[in-house]
Amino acid sequence: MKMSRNLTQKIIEEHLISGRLEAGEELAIRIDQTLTQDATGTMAFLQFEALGLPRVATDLSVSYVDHNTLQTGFENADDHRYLRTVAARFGVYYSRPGNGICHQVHLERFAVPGGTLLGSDSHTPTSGGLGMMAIGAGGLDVAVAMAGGPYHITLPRVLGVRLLGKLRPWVSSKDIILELLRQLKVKGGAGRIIEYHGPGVKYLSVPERATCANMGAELGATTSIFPSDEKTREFLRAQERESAWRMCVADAGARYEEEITIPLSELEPLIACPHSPDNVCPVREVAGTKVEQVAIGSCTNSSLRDLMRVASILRGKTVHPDVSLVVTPGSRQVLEMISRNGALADMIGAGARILESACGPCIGMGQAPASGAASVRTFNRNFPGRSGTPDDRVYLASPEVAAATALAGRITDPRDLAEPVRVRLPKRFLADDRLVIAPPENGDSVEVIRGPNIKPVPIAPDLPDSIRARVLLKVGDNITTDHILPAGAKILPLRSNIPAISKFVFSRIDPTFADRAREADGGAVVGGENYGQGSSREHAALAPMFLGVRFVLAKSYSRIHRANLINFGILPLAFLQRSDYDDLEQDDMLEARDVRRNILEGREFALRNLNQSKDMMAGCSLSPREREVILAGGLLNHARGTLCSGER
Ligand code: MIC
Ligand code: SF4
Repeated sequence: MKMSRNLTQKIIEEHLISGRLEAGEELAIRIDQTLTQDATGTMAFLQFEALGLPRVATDLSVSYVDHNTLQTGFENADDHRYLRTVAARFGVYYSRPGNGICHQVHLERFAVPGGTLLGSDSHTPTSGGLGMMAIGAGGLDVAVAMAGGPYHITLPRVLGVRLLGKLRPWVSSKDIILELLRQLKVKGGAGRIIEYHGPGVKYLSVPERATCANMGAELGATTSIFPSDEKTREFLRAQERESAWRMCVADAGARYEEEITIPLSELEPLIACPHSPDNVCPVREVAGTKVEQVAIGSCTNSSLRDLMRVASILRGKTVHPDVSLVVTPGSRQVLEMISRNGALADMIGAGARILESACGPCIGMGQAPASGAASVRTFNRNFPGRSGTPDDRVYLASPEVAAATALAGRITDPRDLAEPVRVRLPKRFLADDRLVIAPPENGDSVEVIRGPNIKPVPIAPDLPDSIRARVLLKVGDNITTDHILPAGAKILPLRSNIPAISKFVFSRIDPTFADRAREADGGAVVGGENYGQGSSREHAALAPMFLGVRFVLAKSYSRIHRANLINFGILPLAFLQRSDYDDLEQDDMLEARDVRRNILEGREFALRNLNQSKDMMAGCSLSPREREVILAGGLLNHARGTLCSGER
C-alpha cells in the first residue's frame, strides 16, 4: 500500500530528477517556471548568456522590472532596456515597469498549482499561496534553471502548520505569519518547508495565503505552501485562468515531521518591532507609540483585498497631520481596479500619497522616514537602515493596523476603531496582460542592448591549495544581506556593475571594508548564526569575491546566501567550537593548507591563526555536487560543463 504523502512530498516526487527522498539528501528537481526581477535579473541574464544556450528551456520564464524604477540616472533605464531585449532574444516574457511587483503579478497571472517555480528573489514563495512549490535562489541558480538545468536542494523537513477555526474581525492573515515568527524566530524555518493545512485554510483567500507564504522567507524556510482547493479555483477563475487549476492537497492521514497548530480565532493583531521581523508582540503592547510614517504595500500586503480594506478604513477620514502615508499597489491590476471602483479616490481623499506599483520604499527606493521616527509598514523586513534612514524604527504589521495607525498618528489596535470593515471582492478581476511582452517565436535576430553601466560578470579565481586570508570583519548573529551589501536608491542602480557596487560591501557596518579587502589580497569574514539571512542577492557573494574574500567562517548560514557563496567559489566554513569564534579578532591572519584535498575528501579544515599562533578546526560540509562546483571555480564553470555534456 502506498504511504500517505503530504503535498510537499507529492510535488517534489513529481519533479524529482535525481536523489533519494531521505533526510539530508541533496535532490535535483525539475523547474517548470522561473522568475527574475531587475535588481537580480541583469546578473542572472548575463550569466544565462554566458552559458551559451539559444533559448530558455522552461515552460515559462518571466522577467519583471519592479525594484529599480526611480531612474535617477541612466543606469536603471539601461537595465530595463537590456532586460527587455535579452528577454525577447531568449524566449522570456517581459513584465514592463509599472506592471507591478513580481510576486504579486506572478500570483495573479502565472503561478500554477502543483508546479515548481524558481525565482531570483527571496520572496518567490509567495506563489505558494496558490499551491505552487516556489523557491527563492541566487540569480546564477535561476540562470541554470532557465537553461534547463535542475535545482538542487537538501531535502528539507516538512513543518505542518495546522490552521483551525477562523480569524476574528480586525485580525489579518499577516497576524498568522507574525505569530509563527514570534514562535519560531528568524532561523526557525531553516532547512524546512512549511506546509499549511487543516480546516482553517478554507477561510483564507489566495492573497491572504500568499501573505503567509511570502513572509515564510523571514523564517528562513526553503518555501511555504498551501493546498490548491476550491478557494484557489475561485481565485484562478476570477483571473480568467481556471484552466490552470488542479486540486493539490495532502493525502488523508499525511504526516509532518514537525507540527504547529494555530487556532485562528485566538489570534490578535500583532506587530514586529524594530529591528527584526521576529521581534513580535501584540499591537496593544506598543499601542500609543507616536508614528510619523505609514507605508502600505510590498509583495506581502498589496493585493486588491488589502487595499480595499485600507480604503474602507480611510474613507471619509483624514490621515493624522504628523503622518506621511504612502501606498504602493502590488500590481497594475490592483491599481487599475481600485482606480475604477473608487477605492483609490478614498485613499487620496484621506491624504494618502500614491506611488507606482513597484517595491519602492520596501527596498529603500525613496520614502526614507525622518531621523529616529517610527514607521509602520505592511512589509516583510525591518532590518536596521533598510528604509534608507540609519536610525530608523520600522514596525511591521497588517494593512488594518497600518491604516488605523495612519489615522491616529499612534500605533493603534484596529479593534479600537468602530465597526469592522467588510469588503466584497468582484467575481472577475481585470485580466489584462498588455504590459507583459511575449517573446517572438524566434529571437535570433533580436539585438541585445547593453548600456555602459552593464559590466561583465567577474569569474571566480581558481581555488588554490593553500589560502592565507586576513580577517577583515567579525560580525554577530543574524547578519543580513542588507548588511553585507545594502540596497537603496544610491546603490541599487549599480547592480549590473560589480566593480562599482563592490565599494559598498559592508559599508553600513564599516566603510573601510572595501579598501581594506582590496589591500589584503585574500580576506575572510567571521560571522555568527544565520549568516546572510534575508535577500537572495548574489551580489552579496559576488562583490566580496571580487574584493578577494576567499572564505567566510560562521556559526551557521542562511540557505540562499550559503548557496551563493559556493556558486562564486567562496568557501562557507563553519565553526566547530564556540570558543574559536570568541578568540578570533579582526586582522588575524588565517592560513588553510591542503584546501583542494580537504574539499575532495570531505575533511575538516585545519586553520592556523598566524597572529595568535593558534590552530583551530573548521567544518566544511559540502554535498558531492557542491564540492565539484567549488573545485570547478564556481557554478558558471561547472554548469557550462554539465549543460554542454547533456548531464542535466
Ligand atoms: C529584498 O526584499 O531584499 C529584495 C530586494 O527583493 C531581494 C532581492 C534583491 O536584493 O534584489 C530579495 O528579497 O531577494
Ligand atoms: Fe520587492 Fe520588498 Fe518584496 Fe523584496 S520584499 S520583492 S523589495 S516588495
